[in-house]
Amino acid sequence: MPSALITGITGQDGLYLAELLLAKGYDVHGLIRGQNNPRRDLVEGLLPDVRLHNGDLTDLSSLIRAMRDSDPDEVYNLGAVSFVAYSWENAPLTTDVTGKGVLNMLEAVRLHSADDLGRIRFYQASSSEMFGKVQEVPQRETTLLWPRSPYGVSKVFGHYMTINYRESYGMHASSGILFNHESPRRGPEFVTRKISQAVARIHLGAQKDIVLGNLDAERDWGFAGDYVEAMWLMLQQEQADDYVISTGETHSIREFLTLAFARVGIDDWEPYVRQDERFMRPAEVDQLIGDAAKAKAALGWEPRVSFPELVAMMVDADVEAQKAGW
Ligand code: NAP
Ligand code: F7E
Repeated sequence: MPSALITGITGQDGLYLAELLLAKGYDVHGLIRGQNNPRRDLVEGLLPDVRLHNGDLTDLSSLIRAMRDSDPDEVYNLGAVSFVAYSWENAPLTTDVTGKGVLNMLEAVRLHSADDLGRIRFYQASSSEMFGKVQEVPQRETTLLWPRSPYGVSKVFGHYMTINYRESYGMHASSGILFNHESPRRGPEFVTRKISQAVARIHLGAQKDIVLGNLDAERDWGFAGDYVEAMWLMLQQEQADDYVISTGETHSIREFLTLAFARVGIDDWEPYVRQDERFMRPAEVDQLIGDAAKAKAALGWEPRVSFPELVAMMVDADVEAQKAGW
């Protein structure tokens, strides 16, 4: 039975990836941080077969211990401070977790597999946020990186460290440059879920309006369930490599609002939306659109869920959750 260790198991992608690997017959281990982590119950309830190990990406000794106790064939490094807006408020912490945490995880893997450095396959959760002030449209694996946030800068560090460990030590280390991917499990701080939750509440009369920042930014949004399959496929290749994972379509926050409100029968959303400086960023990433041709050719990967299907899925799930009183 193959085995895998997932950092960031309590996050959106960690949950989908753990489900996918369990369905494939993996022995799945997850790294969980902190004293009495409030999301431990969620993971244990949803995925009782996953074995949890205490650890923190900023604490190398805990990662070495987790590697020893899980002895995995594959490591998926999904843990991060992942909220871009928060990364300006806590840039040093973001750097420690999202940047240096990758180096710590690579070191833990290297030390654990010193006898055969290609033995453990490593996945790094790189991000389209690394493209920032985009230097090419659409963005591909070779596009110059120009990050615009402490989060983006930290991801660039992790990305190149992953490539460096592959080139220096022959480690099977791959990076997935994933564009935005969403789901009903998306954290409520991210714009798509913030909108789907608010739309559900407005529909049910529990909320009056929603306050947002820049409505003109454009993102290449896909479904998280599709994207975790790409992570797994990358680690099944003989050679480690880097891949853009995206839909190849871009949509504005306004378009997301239009589809989300229409889903509950509201055609004119303007009266329900206010804008506030509070949600504007010191430096914005205006438009992202990815070219996943390499992943399609090499991995046979393609997104399945369309943008309208994604919006409908998220709004419907939040309407159900609100009705159930969650
Ligand atoms: P998420 O829901 O925010 O999950 C982040 C995970 O990181 C959580 O499990 C969190 O655990 C964990 N974490 C935070 N600090 C940690 C630390 N010090 N040590 C260990 N774990 C820590 O993120 P996601 O959307 O699933 O994304 C997964 C990964 O892909 C992240 O690295 C993200 O940056 C990257 N990514 C995401 C997207 C996207 O659109 N979703 C796109 C590109 C790349 P707690 O529960 O303890 O906080
Ligand atoms: O913002 C605009 C905001 O926070 C998207 C992370 O998973 O994807 C995610 O990062 C856009 C931005 O995601 C609000 O200014 C307007 O232009 O949902 P977001 P993100 O910053 O793109 C990348 C690929 C990652 O790697 C990250 O980990 O929406 N926006 N008004 C707003 N955003 C938020 N959060 N809240 C608003 O009120």
